[in-house]
Amino acid sequence: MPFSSRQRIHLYLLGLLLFGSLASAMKTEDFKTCSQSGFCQRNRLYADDAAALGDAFRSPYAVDADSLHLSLEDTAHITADIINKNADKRFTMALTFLQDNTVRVQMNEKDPLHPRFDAHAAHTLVKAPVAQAPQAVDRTQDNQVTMILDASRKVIVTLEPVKVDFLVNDASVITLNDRGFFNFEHLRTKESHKPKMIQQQNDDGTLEDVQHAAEDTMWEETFKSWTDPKPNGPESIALDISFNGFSHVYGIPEHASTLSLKETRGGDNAYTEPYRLYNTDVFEYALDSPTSLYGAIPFMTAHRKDLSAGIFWMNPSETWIDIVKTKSSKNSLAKLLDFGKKEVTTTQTHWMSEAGVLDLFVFLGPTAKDVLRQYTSLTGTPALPQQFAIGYHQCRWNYINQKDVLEVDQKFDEFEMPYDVIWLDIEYTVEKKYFTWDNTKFPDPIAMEKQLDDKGRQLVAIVDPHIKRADDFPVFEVANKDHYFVQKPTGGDYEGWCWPGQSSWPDFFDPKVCQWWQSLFAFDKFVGTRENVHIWHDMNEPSIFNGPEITMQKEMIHHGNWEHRNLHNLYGLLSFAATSEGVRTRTKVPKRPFVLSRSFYAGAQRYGAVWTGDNMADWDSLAMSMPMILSSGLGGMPFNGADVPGFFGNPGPELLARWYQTGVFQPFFRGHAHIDTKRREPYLVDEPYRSITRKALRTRYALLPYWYTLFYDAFKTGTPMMRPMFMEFPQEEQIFAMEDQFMVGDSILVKPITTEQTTSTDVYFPGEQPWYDLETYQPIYHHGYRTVDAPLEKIPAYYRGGRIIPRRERPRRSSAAMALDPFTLMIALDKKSNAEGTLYLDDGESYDYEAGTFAHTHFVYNKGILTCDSLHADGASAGAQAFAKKMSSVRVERLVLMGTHRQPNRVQLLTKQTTLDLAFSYHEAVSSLEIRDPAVSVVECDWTIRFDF
Ligand code: NBV
Repeated sequence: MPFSSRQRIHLYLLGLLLFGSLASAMKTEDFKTCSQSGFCQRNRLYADDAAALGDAFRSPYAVDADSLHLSLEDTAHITADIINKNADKRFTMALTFLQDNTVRVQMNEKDPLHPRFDAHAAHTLVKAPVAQAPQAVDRTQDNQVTMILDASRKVIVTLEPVKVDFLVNDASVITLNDRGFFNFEHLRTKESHKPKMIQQQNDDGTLEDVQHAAEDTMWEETFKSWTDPKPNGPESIALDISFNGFSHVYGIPEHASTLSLKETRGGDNAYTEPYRLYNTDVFEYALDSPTSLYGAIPFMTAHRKDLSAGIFWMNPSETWIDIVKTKSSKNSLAKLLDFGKKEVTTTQTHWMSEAGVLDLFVFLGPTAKDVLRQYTSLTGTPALPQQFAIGYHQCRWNYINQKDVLEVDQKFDEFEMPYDVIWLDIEYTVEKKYFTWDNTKFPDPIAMEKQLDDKGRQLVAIVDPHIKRADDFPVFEVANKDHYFVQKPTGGDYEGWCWPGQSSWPDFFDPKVCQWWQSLFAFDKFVGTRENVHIWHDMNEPSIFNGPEITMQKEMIHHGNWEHRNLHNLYGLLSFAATSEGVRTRTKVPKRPFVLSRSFYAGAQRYGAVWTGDNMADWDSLAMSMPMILSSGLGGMPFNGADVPGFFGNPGPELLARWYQTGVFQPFFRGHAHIDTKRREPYLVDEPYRSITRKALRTRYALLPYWYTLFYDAFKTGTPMMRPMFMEFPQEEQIFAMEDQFMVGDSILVKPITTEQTTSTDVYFPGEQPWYDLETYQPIYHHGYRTVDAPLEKIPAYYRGGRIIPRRERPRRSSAAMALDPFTLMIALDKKSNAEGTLYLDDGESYDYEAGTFAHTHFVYNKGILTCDSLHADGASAGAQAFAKKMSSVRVERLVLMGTHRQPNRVQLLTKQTTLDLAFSYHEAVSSLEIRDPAVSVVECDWTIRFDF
């Protein structure tokens, strides 16, 4: 038993206390609605007031023409003062024109009462953005400044009321302050504040002056039993941003919502609340909801047939986003949009943040992949993980002791199921004091880790950021003595309640605290760990059981005297970064760290993986895993996965099997389970489910070379491994909102089965045909929907014609055991009988690839000839050459040519030395050709294979 009965009762009571009942669904009342969050309510009211006035409404913000300053040389920016005519307040505005179709817009108060929080960029951006001067400026129009960026792009600043338009081919695609909802609450003293009054009609018809509802939350607000003292008063920033002519917007993870984001005010099927970004630990989170979850990335992309564009609202305070869609007639820029007579939908968004400054990046694409490149060139591309990290992970709350861990490990071997990593949840510690081991359960962790290592396997141990306040706990003692914890406004450590009981939270906003935290992962500090131990960092929203909305009070104080309110959404990123850096630097020669974090913010992709948190073991949650991971990828954070087969509850074997089949095609693939669930390691289910699950795991391992190549591509370009259909087929409008099927890279289409007892499904086949069934190689010549068989043992998945996909098909116990295995090349021919694809290989763990130590091979099949060329060969470093040499014996052991309608007369291997006939077999029923053991190298491209038809 994992727990003594006393501990179980304690846990149960804890559950009851915290969550009402462990079986209950999300307690929505624990989390604020917009009207319970003062600044959201104020800004929605502002928008309502403006809308009510209709044409009579004019935004009070205008550019002071005299202050306009254009600097078009190196720094390429425009600066100006903006005046709020209602409040007689000045603001600064800076527009900076950047490389790669990117523009930055910044606004701040001109002379704030005290500085506003703008210290987030250093944590979010990887480098200072590089300016690129516009080609010309046009000031001939009254009330406008036009910056001509290049032949097709312009930015127009309208002075009064202030408005900024981003144009592509002379049509405005993005407008800032289109509807005039821009509202920058300047800092003020309570004494100087003049409340806004309105006239209210009483029941007897008399008029009375009363305070506007927006005044209620200016200086203090309460939620449930908590009062937020708000010492700085109102300080929010809001802006409306229209995506002209776009009916779909995506991104802004993390929500359990649709891929194409829904309307939040009015409209059919709309939510009534805005999408919220406020990192929170939501117990049994609701599906199909705009409620905030564990992570927050304020980055949104809009897509239509001819164009994608995006915006990054760089603000880590609580943020809400309203979305409405309007038809062209209502759009003030309709005249600029040249869509002929067609009705044009515009998506209008309204962004509201509680504090800080306005710092916005606009990306003009033109494709969704371009937008992601533009965004990740600023916030960093996803880190290249170690090879093992993309294998299968086996977790459970909890593997109870050393024996349990090794037994599970052994069972995987016994049942011939591959896996790479076994995980330890919070129970391995002494009283949830992280960095300690409960030696009664784990008497010799190093020996256990060595045993795993012998099989090429890894261990992940959890380390949460709540630190138990206990005098016999050195981590606490140091942090307490050196004031490393977040502080109360009155001074002294902030304290809250979490797993260990009374706890405090390191202030990761303080660089010296990060240094200290990093040092804790050294092998001589976190005793009982070695190189094959990696870290899981949970509860870092931060989750605080007795805090408002299960998190930290906003008035708590961070380094630099900043209120938590300013940087709440950044906390998870900071603790993730420090943890990842600690793991990275614990060896003399740094190794790629593996850290899984629950909370995240923009830039988190640089530090490791995340997951979708505590989902349910039910069919709807399986279906929801797709839009959630796809949205995360569109938020620049593609290394994401969902607990397989659902965290809470006991899945039936069918759901388990279907979930494993789906997990194969999602980037982070981990089985996990809540402590109260029945054991469900994949070998425990009965037949036929066990074999189906084994087959799924083996499919993942066979595709590891393809996955790893995709991770490398993501690291180079920011393009996610798991992609929404529209990203690969941007012209096909009917798939713009599609979320029940997706692409893995550009070569595999997957349609998971997410309903019970289903044996067939409709798959949409886009683009150029043919597609090929992943298992049977059967070609599909069809564009549009087609019903396909999907019996329990089959997940519909297809290779795309025109692509070459590398696989490794020998069943092994772990990815490490596959390092020198031969390859199979799946050659999926397009209509013209061509195909191409790449394979990336490196040592799978070190940073030597940075110095060129890798092999990158491009395979091409053209007019019956298969060749390859080495993308790494040009000026290859000595390291690259040495690596290629080491790998040169790694050969192709099988070639499958799909979509060939005749059998060849002969297939020949040509090298400098010889010409050799290769044996082949042709499978007429599925038009595929198999060549066994051509024995060519995958890294040395000194060969040609000729197919004579
Ligand atoms: O550490 C225990 C769990 C963990 O298993 C899960 O994956 C996390 O998301 N943790 C949350 C704490 C409490 C869960 C109710």
